[in-house]
Amino acid sequence: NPAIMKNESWKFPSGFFWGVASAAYQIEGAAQAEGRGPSVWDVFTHRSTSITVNNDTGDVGCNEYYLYKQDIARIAALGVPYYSFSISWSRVFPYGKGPVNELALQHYDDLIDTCLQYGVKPMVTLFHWDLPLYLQNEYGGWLSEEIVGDFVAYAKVVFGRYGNKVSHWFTVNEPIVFCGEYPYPKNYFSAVTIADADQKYFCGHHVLLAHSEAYRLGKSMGLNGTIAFKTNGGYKIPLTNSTDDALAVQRAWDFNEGWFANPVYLNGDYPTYLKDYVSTLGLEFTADQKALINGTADLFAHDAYTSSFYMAPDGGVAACLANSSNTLYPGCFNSTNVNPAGWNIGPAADIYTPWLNLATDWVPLFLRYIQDTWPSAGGIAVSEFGWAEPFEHLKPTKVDILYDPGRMMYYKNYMEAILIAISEGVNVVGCLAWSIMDNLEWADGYLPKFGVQYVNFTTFERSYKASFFTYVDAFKVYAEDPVVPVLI
Ligand code: GBH
Repeated sequence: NPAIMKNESWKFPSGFFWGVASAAYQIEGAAQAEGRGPSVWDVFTHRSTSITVNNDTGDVGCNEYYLYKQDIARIAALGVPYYSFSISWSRVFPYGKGPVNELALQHYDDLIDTCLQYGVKPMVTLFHWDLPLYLQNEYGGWLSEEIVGDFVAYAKVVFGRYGNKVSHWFTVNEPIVFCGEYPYPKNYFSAVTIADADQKYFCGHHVLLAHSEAYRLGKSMGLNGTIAFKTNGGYKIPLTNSTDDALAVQRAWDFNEGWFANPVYLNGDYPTYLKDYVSTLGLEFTADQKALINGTADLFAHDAYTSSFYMAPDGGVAACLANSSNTLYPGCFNSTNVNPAGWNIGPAADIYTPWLNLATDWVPLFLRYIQDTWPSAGGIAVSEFGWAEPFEHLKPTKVDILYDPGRMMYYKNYMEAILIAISEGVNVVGCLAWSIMDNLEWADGYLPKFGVQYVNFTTFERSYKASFFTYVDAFKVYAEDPVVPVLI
């Protein structure tokens, strides 16, 4: 375990929340149990050709649907105070809307009550990509404004049932991802008449409306937990000091973080460069909608794994914008993890996860940038961060697999980066390690291992990895609140 050297000027202030995270389709399994309806991910994984590596599916996952009590006990025993998970919409509403499945609600009653019994505070995401299939087939899912009413009806049931047992609510996870790869796979679903390249902007538009309506509903129901949504991204470093690269970087902020953050944290509307484009699609918010959206988050929850260099495309931004057949249109920016001298931005994660580098040096700057650009009264939460390791074929024994020096280094450096940011006046209020255990890494199947616990996918036995202790130790050394193991 790399020793954490105590720096007296660093601390996680009292009330700082920290824990581990997961998502329903990635861990639950039990795909046909207790009335669960299909989600789009059941189709993605079961169609021929499957979109997942090795045709992996979430049918069994980590079998968490049946093992959640031990999973909660295992994190409580280390003193982890928060657990962030998602609820499966198609368990609660097998058809996306209409009849509610009481068995699913009872399951989540027990999951949440088990957390509370163990002193672990549950944090709930309503939508982590597993859209009920019927809504996709009926009207194209997030491509249609009809989704707003159905999402809010779902939120109402979940808010009503679990009300004040939940400390933090997240409406949706990473809209850039589930909208940007939408529909996935292309042309599979009916009721889609929008050009492929533009679908993500329609999806995003409806996400902003659905999130905002759900936020307002939660407030009107008197929930005392925070409500926010989770976005994702990282620091955008100009590749060179050219004016064109600076412009490309600003466009990248607008088309990534700004797409969702400007409407919610600034003024109810899209950022300049994105607005220029989506207004050509007729995607403009009315004055009422802007008022609805503005201010609908109690904190800035960002999944910030890594950072990249950004630059103008070949030929420059202006030429790209003048040529709508340019593959980078309409964003007209490019990114890389390699600097002009040929150096990687940081050590690379596993071979299956080329987007992820250990680029934690940029984290304090990034958190500062978020605070300065999108002031949020409730502060900033790093709602996911994590590392993919090991190459299991290089680590054939269980002992080797549980020794994960790359992830240990990632968590040590990342926790120090958060401490630096806090010591420099950035209001970071919490962080959540991705993930509680190895799981289905979406299209990459079970190959990438993001867990701070190992899962044997034959026996479903879980084991702590060394990095889990690195992560917990950061709070033993630096948190003002004590780390209290809870054993029942
Ligand atoms: C999170 O997304 C997800 O919320 C979580 O479910 C997932 O398990 C976790 O990350 C680990 O991946 O292949 O070059 O097109 C993180 C943000 C956005 C990172 C999409 C990967 C694809 C990059 N992800 N991105 S690329």
